[in-house]
Formats: sequence, C-alpha cells, structure tokens
Amino acid sequence: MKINWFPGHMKNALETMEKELKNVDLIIYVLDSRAPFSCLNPSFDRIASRRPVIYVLSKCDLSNDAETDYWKRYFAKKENAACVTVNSTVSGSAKVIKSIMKDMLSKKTEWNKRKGLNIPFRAMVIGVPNSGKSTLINNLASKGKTVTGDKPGVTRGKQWVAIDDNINLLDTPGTLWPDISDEQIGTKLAYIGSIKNEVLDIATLGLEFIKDMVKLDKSLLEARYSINVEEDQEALEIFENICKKRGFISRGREIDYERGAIGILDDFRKGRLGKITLDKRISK
Ligand SMILES: Nc1nc2c(ncn2[C@@H]2O[C@H](COP(=O)(O)OP(=O)(O)OP(=O)(O)O)[C@@H](O)[C@H]2O)c(=O)[nH]1
Ligand SMILES: [Mg+2]
Repeated sequence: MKINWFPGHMKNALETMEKELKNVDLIIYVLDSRAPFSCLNPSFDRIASRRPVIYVLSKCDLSNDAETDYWKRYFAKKENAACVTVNSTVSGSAKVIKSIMKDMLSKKTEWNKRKGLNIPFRAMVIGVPNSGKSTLINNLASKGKTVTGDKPGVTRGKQWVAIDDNINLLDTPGTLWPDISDEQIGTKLAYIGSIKNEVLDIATLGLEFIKDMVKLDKSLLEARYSINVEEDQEALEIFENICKKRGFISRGREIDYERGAIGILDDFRKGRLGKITLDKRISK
C-alpha cells in the first residue's frame, strides 16, 4: 500500500534531531520487533552513523521469539552498536540499557574523570511513530515521565528526561520519511500502527493483512476466529467469513469491511493473533 504521511511536525522533528545531535553521546534507536527492518527510517541514517547506537527491539512480547533472536544478532553486528530486546510494559525490564550505555561510553567517563568533570550522559531516543519510545523512557525513568498512547503521533515535541543522576534521555516525536517508496514497508508500518488511521484505506489494509497472514501462518487466523482456511481460498472470502463470525455486519445485514479490518488489525496489534514477526530474514 502506498503510504505518504509526512506532516510538518515530523519535518520539524527531524530538524530538531539534527540540531540536538551535537548535544548527545549516543542514539537509542527504537524498532518495533514485529517489523524491525521496516522501522529503519532512511532520514535517520545520518544521525545514527555519527554516534554509537543501541538498537532497542521493542514490544518483544508481541513478536516471534526465534525471529526476534535473529534480528537481535543482525543489529548487534552493526558497527559501533549494541542491540537489546524489551517489553517495556514490564516494570524494570529495560534496565540493561543503562549498563550497556555506560559500557559503550566508558572512554568518555575516563576522560571526564581525568578532567575532573561530572557531566551526565545524554542519549537521543528515535524511532518511527508508536514504536514505544516514550514507554521505554518511562520504564527507565524514576521521575519526569513522558506521555504515551495507543496511536501514532502522541509525542509532538522534544522532552529531556533524567532517568538517573548520570543519564538524561531526549524523547522525540515519531518520525517517518517523505515518500515511502517500498509499498511492502509502508504496509507493514500500517499494520503495526505507525501510520494514523485517517490516511489509510482501512478496509483494503485489512484485506492485505489477511493475504499476508495466510502466507505467514494461516493456522493463527483459524485458531483466533474458529474458521477453516482452505488451500487457495480467496482472501476476500476469508475476510468475509471472519466478519460474519465476529458480527461485523451493518444494520442492512451487509458486511462491514471497515469495522472488520479495524477489529482484525487490533487483534494483531494487541497480540491476540499470537506472537508474529512480519519482516523476513535477509538472505545472503
Ligand atoms: N505490548 C507492548 N506494548 C508496548 C511496548 N512498548 C510500548 N507499548 C505500547 O505501544 C503504544 C505506543 O507507545 P509509545 O511509547 O507512546 O510510542 P512512541 O514511540 O512514543 O509513539 P509516538 O510518540 O507517537 O511516536 C502504547 O500503547 C504502549 O503501551 C511493549 O514493549 N510491549
Ligand atoms: Mg512518544
């Protein structure tokens, strides 16, 4: 699906990130572990290439464990980088990031000590909308919480949060890029909730999702909706069967595709279809 959602606040946010780069020691790059490769924003390339990066595979409670392991190894191999997986909804689960950050910046600590300086580390948290940046910061923070929400575009401005006496984190608004030319990437970003519903044709997205799920693992649809998916069955027919089962029917007894799509995507986003990773491994 062709996606073009790059409002003014995202353009401003990118400019702010560029400006703030000189003030930060490290980048925390939050990628939704259900589609970590699709979450790589080309507009962040310059920022991420100029500082050490901790890739955080967020929402690992919702992704396939074996695939998450693969992506963790993939990102950890990048130059000047480390990678961790987190479920930020579990209190204290992101703590490991603090020690990794301190390890990666140990040279700077020594240098500061020699100079008699006591300057806290500063890291900028970046990622596409709804990837879990603010929730991650709250998981790490003892005070100065950020606002989070179940939709893209919640954080609108930058916000510094002191997570302890030695580390300050900069929360940034979720940012996409002007023209998402790879339609599969755009579609996956839409599935995981990084694109606001208002710019999507939600019924078509729902149908695409059914097609992709049949390719990935049709048994997850069968189990969730108590349906039988036959070999070569049309995706539209499967979609309609789900709508009938779940009562997504309008007053005139017609199938309500839009409500059906919202329900099915919500099931995926909340993990009710199972632990699913959408991005395929990279073949050598
Ligand atoms: N299951 C699960 N949900 C999470 C996790 N991290 C964040 N969420 C949920 O994902 C949604 C988005 O989280 P936010 O922290 O607001 O995301 P954000 O990246 O700051 O979003 P923007 O500010 O809009 O760019 C919220 O409903 C969170 O509760 C996680 O590790 N697991
Ligand atoms: Mg946020």
